[in-house]
Amino acid sequence: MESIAITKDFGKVRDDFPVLQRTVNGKRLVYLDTAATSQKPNIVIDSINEYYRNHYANVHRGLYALSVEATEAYEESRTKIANFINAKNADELVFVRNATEGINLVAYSWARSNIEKNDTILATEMEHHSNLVPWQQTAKFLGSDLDFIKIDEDGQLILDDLERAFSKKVKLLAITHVSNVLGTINPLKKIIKYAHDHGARVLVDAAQSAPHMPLDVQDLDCDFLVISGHKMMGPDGIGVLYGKRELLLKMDPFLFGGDMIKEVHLRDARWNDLPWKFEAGTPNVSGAIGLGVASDYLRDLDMKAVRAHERSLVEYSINELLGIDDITIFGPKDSDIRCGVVSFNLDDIHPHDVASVLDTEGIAVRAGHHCAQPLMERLGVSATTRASFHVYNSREDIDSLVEGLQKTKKMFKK
Ligand code: 7TS
Repeated sequence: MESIAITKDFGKVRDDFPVLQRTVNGKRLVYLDTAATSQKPNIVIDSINEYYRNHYANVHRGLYALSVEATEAYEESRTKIANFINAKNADELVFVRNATEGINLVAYSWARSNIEKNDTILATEMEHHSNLVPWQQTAKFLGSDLDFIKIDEDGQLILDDLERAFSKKVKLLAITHVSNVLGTINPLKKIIKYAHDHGARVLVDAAQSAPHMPLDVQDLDCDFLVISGHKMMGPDGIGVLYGKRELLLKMDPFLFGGDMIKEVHLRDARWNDLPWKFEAGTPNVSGAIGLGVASDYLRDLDMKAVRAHERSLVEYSINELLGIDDITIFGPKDSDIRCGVVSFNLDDIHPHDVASVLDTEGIAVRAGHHCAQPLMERLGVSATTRASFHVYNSREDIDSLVEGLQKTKKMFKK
């Protein structure tokens, strides 16, 4: 069992985030929607400013100082993020727009040429649409089967279901590390080993885990993994696809054009080396630089301490929320296997109403299906209210949430 002690004082972290200094509706802003996107520390915002003010140029093509500086900063960021997830080589990291684009890259460039008609693509019942719809489309295109590992009433994957699921010819398992609705942390190492023993490759959706816990792609032994920069304190419009070198080398490019080629003739072209083979056109250089700085910021906070802090917030929030009558909390109650995401429903008050009342108190939460409609169906609800945390949140924020929910109940005379 992990230690629950908060090893670091995160009390001052909030000061690093300019937007958290403002008020909303005359109240202190309580930002509880990190699962949708995280706020940005000064150091990230400043790095983008510095790039545009003093180093801006296109990358990989200039022989002049600015372009060399921009290229170095872009490639340095790749190395920083490779270290952050402990990839063996920086060329195993491809810059993409977001987790969604990384998944689509794998669907087009790997799945369409490695999966056949009678094969199965396996996902889980808790996937975000980003890690579901691309596989629906791929399965339709290939005529292959699409199946799902089921979840139990507690919102955990049913590991006994693996035997049934892998009795078919599974070529790919596409699985989230952490559910964006339930907060469930899936036991990936065990599942990846099981998938590999049954001849399947594994794509991990780490959009909700990379910002919140130590991540080691070599230890996990995943084949592909995707991250969204905007959820881990970086800018939006930048994400990362990690792929094992031997797989990326054999894959065709996803997008075609400038920068991804080594040599072009009128009727033919040869592809660039990794990872540029997958980075067609002018990339999001400022985004990559900002994400590199964000990964440094998180590393300096220490990802074990980040996890411990969020874990204690989850434990506190579940205890406090359970004190409210007629609340239903979805997902595991055990903070050992739960990240900083808490979805709930308050009696029969619509989650949109709950979120609107909370907004009047300066509290930002998300309400809706959270881009996980099949999971909503599985839970038997059309929507939930969701509070999600990061290092800039504190018990004070959760106390405000609980007060806001009590007020909501009163307003709806519950
Ligand atoms: N995978 C998971 C598990 C996610 O939670 C999200 C976004 C994505 C993929 C897609 O990330 P994108 O950056 O490519 O859009 N999740 C959410 C959410 O829960 N609320 O808003 C976005």
